[in-house]
Amino acid sequence: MSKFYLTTAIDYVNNRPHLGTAYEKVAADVIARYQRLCGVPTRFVMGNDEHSQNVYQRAQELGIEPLAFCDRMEAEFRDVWQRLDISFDDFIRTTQPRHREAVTRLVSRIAEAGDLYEGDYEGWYCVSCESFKPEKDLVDGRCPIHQREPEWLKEKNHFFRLSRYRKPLLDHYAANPHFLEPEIRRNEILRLLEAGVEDISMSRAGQLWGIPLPANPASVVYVWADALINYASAVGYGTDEELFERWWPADLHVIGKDITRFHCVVWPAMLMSAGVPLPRQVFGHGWVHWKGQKMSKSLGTAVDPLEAAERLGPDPLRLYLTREIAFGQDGDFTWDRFEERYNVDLANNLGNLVSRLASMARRYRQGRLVSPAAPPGPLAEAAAAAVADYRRAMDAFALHRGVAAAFDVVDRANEFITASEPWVLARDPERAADLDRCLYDVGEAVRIAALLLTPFMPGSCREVLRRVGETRDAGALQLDRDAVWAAPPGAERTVQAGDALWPRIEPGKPAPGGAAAPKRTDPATRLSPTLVRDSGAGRAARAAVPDEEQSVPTRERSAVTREGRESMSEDERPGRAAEAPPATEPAAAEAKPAPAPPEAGTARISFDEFMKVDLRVGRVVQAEAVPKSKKLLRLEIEADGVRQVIAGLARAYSPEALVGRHVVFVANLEPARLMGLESNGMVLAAVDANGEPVLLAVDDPARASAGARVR
Ligand code: ME8
Repeated sequence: MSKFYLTTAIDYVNNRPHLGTAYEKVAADVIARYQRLCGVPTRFVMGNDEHSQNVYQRAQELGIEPLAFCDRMEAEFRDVWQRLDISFDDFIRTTQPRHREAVTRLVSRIAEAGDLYEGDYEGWYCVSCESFKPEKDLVDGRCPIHQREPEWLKEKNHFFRLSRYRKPLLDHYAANPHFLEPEIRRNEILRLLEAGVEDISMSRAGQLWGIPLPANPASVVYVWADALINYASAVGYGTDEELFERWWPADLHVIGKDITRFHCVVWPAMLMSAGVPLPRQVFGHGWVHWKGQKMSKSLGTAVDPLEAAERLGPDPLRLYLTREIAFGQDGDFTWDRFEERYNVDLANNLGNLVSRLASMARRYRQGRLVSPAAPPGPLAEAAAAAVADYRRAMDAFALHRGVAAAFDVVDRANEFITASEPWVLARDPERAADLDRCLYDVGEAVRIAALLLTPFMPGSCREVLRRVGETRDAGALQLDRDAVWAAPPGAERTVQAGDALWPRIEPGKPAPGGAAAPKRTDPATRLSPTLVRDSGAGRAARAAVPDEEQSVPTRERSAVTREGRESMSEDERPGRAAEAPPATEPAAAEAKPAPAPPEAGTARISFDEFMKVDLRVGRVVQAEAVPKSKKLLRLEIEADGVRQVIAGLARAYSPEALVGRHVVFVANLEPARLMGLESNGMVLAAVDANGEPVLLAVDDPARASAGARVR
C-alpha cells in the first residue's frame, strides 16, 4: 500500500469531548502511529461536526453566534487532543469554505445522477442522534441511544434514492468481505440491507444553520450528509484535485458502532451516486461504558478525559483504553481498574524492568553495556515471536492483542532476569561474559518492547528508548528495520538512570508525579457539571482498605484480623505444613503482632546499640505467596544484591502490589527459617488497629534508592 488515509468520526461540538469520544481518537491515533512506524505515508484526519441543531441551540443559549461558539469549541477540542498526544495531520470543520465547496459539489453530482427528489417527510427525529427514527426503532417511545423523546417532524424535504443502491451495496459487501469490521457489525449491516432500505431525507427545511442545498437554497443539506462528506473535503474534493488524487479513497474510517448505518450504507451509496470511489474499510468500534451504560454527555455518564490523563498521565490512559477494551467490543472505564492496571502494567512491570536494568547496568557496568561474542540468549527468540504476533494483531486492528504482544517481551525480560540472577553472576569474575550477555539482552528486549509500544504510549516510549541508549529520534524508527534483535559482538549501549517512570500509586490517593507523568492539577477543578466521577468519600474509604481485602465481606474480614492478632491460623502453624521445620520465632516482626512499646523512659538503648541495626532501603523485585500460608509472602529484595525475605504481609498486601515497591528493612538480622524458607532480613511495618501491617514508605526512591542506609 502506497499510502494510508485514516479518519475518525467528526464530533458534535455542543459539549467538550468525553472519554468515549476520546477513546475513538486514541485508538485511531494508535493505528496512525503504527502505520507511520511501518513506514507508510499516512494522513490522519479528525475534525468537528458543527452544523448540528444542538450546536445552534447551545450557541443561542449562550447568546453568541454559532460560528463564534464553534471557534471556541474547536480550541477546547484541540486542547484535549493535544494533551492526549493525538497526532492528527489535519483537522476539518464543517463550517470551513473547503467543506462547503465539497458538499455543494457532491450533492450536485447526486442530483445530476437523478438521485434527489422532492417529497414530504413525516415522522420522528432524534436531535441528539440528528437522525430520523422509524417508529419500530423507538423503545417506549424514546430513542434507545439517548433515552429522550424524539420530535415529530412534518416537512418538505429532498430525498436521496438510497433504495436504488441496495443491490450495488450488497454486491460491494460480497466482493469486499473486509469492507466493514468487525464481523458482527458487517452482519448487522448485511441483515439491514437484506431487509430492504428506504430512501432517506437529504435536506432539512426551515433551518438557518447548515450548507444550502444546491437544488433549493431555502433548505440546508441534512447534517449527516453534510458531515459524511468531510472525509472527502479534508483531502481536497472539489477544491484540490491533486491532494484528492493523492489520498482518496480513504483507507480506513474509524467510527463508533452507533453510526455504522450512516457510514456503511448511506455514505457508500452517496459516493456511488456521485461517481466517487468508496473508502476501503470501515471499523465500527464498541462503546466505553460507565457503570454499565454507554458513556455519554446526554446520559450524564461522561468522564472527563483530561481528568483521567492528569491523574496518571496521558500514556497510561491511552494504554488502559487500548489494552483493557478489546477493539471492536464494549468495555468499562472505572477509576479503580484504571489505577490497578497502571500499577500492574506500568509501575510493577515495565517501569520496574526499566529501573532494574538501569540499576544493574550502573552497579555492575557503570551504565555501559557491551554485547559479548556469545550468541544471544532466549530473549532474542521470544522478542522475534512477539514482533510477529504484534504485526499480525496490528494489521488486523486488534490493538489489544498488539499491546499484549509488546508486554510479552516485558514479561519475558522480567522472568529472564529472575532466572539468570545477574546479581549472582556479578559475584563471579569468571562469569563476566554471561553477565554481559544477560544485561545486554535485557536492554535489547526493553528497546524492542518500547518500540512496539510507541504507538500506544508515544511520550513514555521515547523516554524508555532514550534510557536504554537509543540515540536516534523515536520518530525515525521503523518496525521492519528496528524491531529486529541487534546484538552483534561488540555492540554497545549506554543505559541512563532516571526517576521512576511510573511510581506506584496507592489506589484512590493522589498520584505521584513520575518521570512519565505530567504535573497533576486537582482533578475536581477540571470537572464540568455534566461529567461524573466517584465521590471522593467513596474512594478514600476504599483506599483505607488494602487492595486484596476489598473483595472480602466485612464479617469475614474482621474474623481474619482477629485471628491475625491473636494466633496463627491452623494451617499456618509450622507443624502443619509437610515441609515445615520446627517452629522458629518469626524473623519478621510483621509476622506476629508488635509488642507493646516500652514506656517512655524505660528500656532505652544507646546510640551505639541502635547503630548496630543495619536499616536499608530495598526494592521488592519479586513477590509470591508462601504455599500453605495465609500470612507469609516470599520477597526478593534488591539492596546490596538480592536477598530472600519472608514477611508476614499477605493479609494486607497482594504480591503484585509489592513488586517494584521500596521498603525499609533490617539488613543484618541473623537468617531465620519460616515455613521451611530462609529469611534474610525483616521488613519494617507499622501495625494498624487490627494488628495488620502497614508498610513504611520511602518518600523519594530516586534519591534513596535500593541499598540506601536508613538511620
Ligand atoms: O456521532 N464510547 O458525533 P458524536 C465509544 N457527529 N465511542 C463513543 C462513545 C462511547 N461512549 N460515545 C460516542 C457523531 N462515541 C457525529 C459523527 S461522522 C461523519 C459524524 C463515538 O460527537 C461515536 O460513536 O456523537 C462517534 O464515532 C464519535 O464518538 C463522535 O460522536
